[in-house]
Amino acid sequence: MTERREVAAAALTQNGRLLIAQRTYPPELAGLWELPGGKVDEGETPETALSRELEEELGILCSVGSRLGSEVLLDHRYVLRAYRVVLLDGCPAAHEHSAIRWIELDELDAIDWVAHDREWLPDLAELLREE
Ligand code: DCP
Repeated sequence: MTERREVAAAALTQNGRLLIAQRTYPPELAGLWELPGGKVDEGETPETALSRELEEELGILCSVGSRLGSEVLLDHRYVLRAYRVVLLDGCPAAHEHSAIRWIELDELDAIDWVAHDREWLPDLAELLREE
């Protein structure tokens, strides 16, 4: 079996808040909230891919740090991994999402998350507690 392709997602925190983004597609995920990110292309590292996605999707320059939480198997083709991310420059804007939000620790549970991202809620809570 060939290796699963990675989808990298950003746990971007600033001033005790986490950035989340609302998906527009596919229809079954539209309206749900995610850690922004995307597929790692051939020849890219997860870090370069995630930096590229965050620039394309949100118009920001970021530094991608260490892994957060466990990997999540999406299907037989993709594996989803989250990374701690720090904002270096710019102000996030929803170029490809329907909205973005900065949320605090006590808002994490009530968000209408994309199902796979719920896996990281304990890790995200810990990250926000450390902030
Ligand atoms: N995904 C997820 N949680 C995230 C990010 C992505 O469950 N935090 C899932 C949704 C999709 C798959 O991963 O099923 C790929 O994500 P994207 O569609 O965001 O990736 P790309 O933007 O790279 O896809 P494309 O450009 O091909 O539409």
